[in-house]
Amino acid sequence: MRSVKKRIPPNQAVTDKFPILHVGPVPQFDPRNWDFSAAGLVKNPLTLTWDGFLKLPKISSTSDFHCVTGWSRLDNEWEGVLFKTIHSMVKPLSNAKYVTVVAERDYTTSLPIEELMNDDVLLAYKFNGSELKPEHGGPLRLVVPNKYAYKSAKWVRKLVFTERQELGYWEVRGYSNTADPRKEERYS
Ligand SMILES: Nc1nc2c(c(=O)[nH]1)N[C@H]1C(S)=C(S)[C@@H](COP(=O)(O)O)O[C@H]1N2
Ligand SMILES: [Mo]
Repeated sequence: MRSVKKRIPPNQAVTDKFPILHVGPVPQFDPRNWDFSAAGLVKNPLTLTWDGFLKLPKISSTSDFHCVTGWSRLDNEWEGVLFKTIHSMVKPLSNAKYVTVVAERDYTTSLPIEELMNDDVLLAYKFNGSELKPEHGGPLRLVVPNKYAYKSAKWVRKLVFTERQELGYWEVRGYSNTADPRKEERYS
């Protein structure tokens, strides 16, 4: 394992707390009318109920979390479904290069498919052994440890596979689209 110091990106401060950061109110979750879908440039579009989502193969992954405002939280244990698993189910077409991640109330972010294929990128419904709390994105959030946390969308409902990258909520507001904490890519 890398030493703790080397795991902390430039100008980030470690916190043991888990700050809560988002725009707008925390959405209500009702498993009876929640669904998850994957669509766009794919061979097999997919829609799942909450129960259906929970039946997908799951994994757990421990990773660090870096917010662009300067805090980092280390060793977070997430449990959920790898992006890779969804990718293999929907079979993206050859021209699909990006995914727009759509959350409740139209919060969006986007990433190249290649970066989502990492073994630490998942749609998480558990955090440190417990159900993911609504204020942290429950029932389902994306976790992309190698990017500033605005790429880790909370309350995810849909993945749209695209040929060109659509800029997300913070990315159109001046935050970096590549968002690599190690290169300190905070603003565009
Ligand atoms: N849907 C949604 N997801 C979001 C945000 C948001 O405003 N809306 N904020 C992002 C930012 S900037 C951060 S730092 C993390 C914070 O996650 P946390 O509240 O669980 O710490 O969520 C990210 N995901
Ligand atoms: Mo953030």
